[in-house]
Amino acid sequence: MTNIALIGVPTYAGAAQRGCQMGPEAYRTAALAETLSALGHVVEDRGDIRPGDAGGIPHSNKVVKNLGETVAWTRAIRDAGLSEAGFPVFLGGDHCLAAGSISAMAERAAREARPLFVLWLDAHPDLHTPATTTSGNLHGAPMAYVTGAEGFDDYPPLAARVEPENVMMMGLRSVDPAENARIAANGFEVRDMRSIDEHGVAAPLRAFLERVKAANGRLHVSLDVDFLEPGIAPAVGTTVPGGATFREAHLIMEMVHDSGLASSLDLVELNPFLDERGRTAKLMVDLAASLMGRKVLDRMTRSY
Ligand code: B3U
Ligand code: MN
Ligand code: MN
Repeated sequence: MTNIALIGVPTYAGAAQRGCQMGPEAYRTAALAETLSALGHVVEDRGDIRPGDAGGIPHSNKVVKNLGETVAWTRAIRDAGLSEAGFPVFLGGDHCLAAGSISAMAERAAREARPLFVLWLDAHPDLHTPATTTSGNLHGAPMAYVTGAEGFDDYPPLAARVEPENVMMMGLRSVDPAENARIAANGFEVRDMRSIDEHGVAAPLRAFLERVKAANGRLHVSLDVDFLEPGIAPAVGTTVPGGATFREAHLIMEMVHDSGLASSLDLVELNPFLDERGRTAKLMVDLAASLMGRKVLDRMTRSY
């Protein structure tokens, strides 16, 4: 039994288009709380958080969009994560929320003198800085921030940074040149879709989980809807063909559950405006349920 806190983060400050702000309500409609409670967990929905004041940071410069707003969200999300004792599930909202969720979880881990590991499930590495982004959308930047890249002077200072070698990225298939250079220089563990096609997800994930365990680490899982094949998960503004299948995604969640190592989760980039009869929201809820212990046989007998 786990104490789970659902934290709604209705931001689209970092996204290319509107709609992600409806994400938390879509997860509630798709019965996330009830589904996790049915597994025996104690689930509390904290409602939605709001960004604080941007504190004089201009909202945009020539390239970067919604900078001040994104920084204000980052602070609010970090504070919300730091005030939780149990297992927070951050309901996005676009992926800029990971700047707040992961920095909070890294700080919580550091207080226990433990390292934070991150399992990053995404078509993109989100390794831009405000200086290298060409789209100006800051959902493309949280991983660079939490691993201590330079150029985030307007963001809250990090209490603890995540070591790039403690990050495993799975599902990548859209990487910009500046991000590629950062991957090559910093030791991130990357299993892109080519690698998953050739080797599957199980063996590399098992090895990663063993590393987390050996280091007595905490583990944060960040799940971007665009990790999934667009045919099964259409509700995202940045679909990229050739994503993870239904079973690859569930297997990852089931293996992480069996490891007993996960301590926090982001569900990000769901854009309900683009969904088809709620199917993407339901799939994300089902993946969260697999992470929290639902077995395949339970799923087959579930009525929607
Ligand atoms: N790397 C591109 C595209 C992108 C990143 N994250 C998403 N899209 N969702 C960028 O805009 O930085
Ligand atoms: Mn992302
Ligand atoms: Mn993505």
